[in-house]
Amino acid sequence: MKTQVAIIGGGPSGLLLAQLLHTKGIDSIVLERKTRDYVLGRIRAGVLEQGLVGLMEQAGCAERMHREGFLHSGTLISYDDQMFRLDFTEHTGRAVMVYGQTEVTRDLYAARDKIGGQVEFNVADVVINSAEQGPVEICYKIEGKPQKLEADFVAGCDGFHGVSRKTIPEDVRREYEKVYPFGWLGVLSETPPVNDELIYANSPHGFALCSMRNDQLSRYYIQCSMQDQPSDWSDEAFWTELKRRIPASEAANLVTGPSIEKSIAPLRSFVTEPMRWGRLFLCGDAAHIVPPTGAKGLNTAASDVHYLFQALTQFYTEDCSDGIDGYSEKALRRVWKTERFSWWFSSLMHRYPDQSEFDRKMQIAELDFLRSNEAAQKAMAECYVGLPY
Ligand code: RFL
Ligand code: PHB
Repeated sequence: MKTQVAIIGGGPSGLLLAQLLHTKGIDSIVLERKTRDYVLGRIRAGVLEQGLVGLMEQAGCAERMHREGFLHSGTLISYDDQMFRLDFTEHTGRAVMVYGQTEVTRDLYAARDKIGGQVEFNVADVVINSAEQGPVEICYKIEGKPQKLEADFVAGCDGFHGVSRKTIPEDVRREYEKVYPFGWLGVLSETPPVNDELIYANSPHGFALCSMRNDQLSRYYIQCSMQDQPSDWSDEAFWTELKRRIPASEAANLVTGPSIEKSIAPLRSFVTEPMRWGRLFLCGDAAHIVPPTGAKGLNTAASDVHYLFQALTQFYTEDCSDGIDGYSEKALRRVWKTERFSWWFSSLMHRYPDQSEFDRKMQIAELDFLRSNEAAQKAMAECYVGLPY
């Protein structure tokens, strides 16, 4: 088989790139390790920046999002028993869209089906050959049968555990990492959200987040130990702990119910440099990870997709390689700023195992400052709604 752009990974980055390329008549084939049902069963991001909303529009996939998603013009931040609101629209003129990553991916698959775009599922043992000079040759297996795909370029959209990043030789690749000493225990429940807006809570018992998917579906998280298993937490224990960590006025309104999903996610900051090696481009979680505080993972994947889409379009329609040559530097400049924001917000909101009384006072002082200082609020709001591409 032959194509112009081979895309490894059928998550949101890979599919969004495929659909955008299609709008410019650029052909691609997506190779996905899992089944479609598996990919659509993952519960992940919930908050989309306007940049990503714009890309979904450009890809012709935004109709349901505009119908069913919710625009949020601010968020609530609590510490101890106090709570304040950060108004995004007042500070930036912009808002964010609450619409699940699962739904984004579902819409992208539906659009892919509509155009008859090729996605190969259950691909195993992917090996990327001759990426440095091209044409790239990708070898893989489906149901044990060897397959080969030739392409001008390959987009590595295969997440943190994929093969693309590891294809870049070790003497070229640099990796920067910080692992946080806790995780997030997440629960999805068919209950109305406790508040119309998200609540990020710093409490002496640890961080909590009240989020949502729609007015009958809530998503809650609490900071937990990485030694914990989801099965260690009964629903009752989860709700009791969540109520301890949010202001009493909110806890009094919390509607609890059975969890329909419960999982623990680790928190990690991670960046690979460079994001391009010859004809291989890394996109999204394949190149970088942020802790989920501030909801930047999927959104940063989207900004990579934007830069790569621009670069490939320029190559195919204007016969110009500038975009391709500048991809890694351009993408990384925004990645590092987003890494900084996610690291800062995580550090501000969590309880660290070795946290001293002094450290806690510093968190409270910074939250007090944020609550009362316009400039600090504006800086945070600009990062939360998304830095420009
Ligand atoms: P994905 O989603 O991991 O998709 C990669 C795909 O590649 C496939 N794959 C392979 N395919 C072929 N061959 C191989 N060798 C392969 N290896 C892997 C995988 O099966 C998969 O289908 O990466 P992508 O597309 O870059 O998307 C990134 C986002 O999924 C991620 O950044 C976000 O989910 C992070 N995240 C959030 N981001 C936000 O912007 N806003 C949020 O509110 C938000 N909340 C979250 C999050 C992540 C979380 N977890 C579980 C890590 C909340 C949580 C709890
Ligand atoms: C979510 O709804 O899953 C979510 C929202 C905001 C975050 C992280 C996750 O910062």
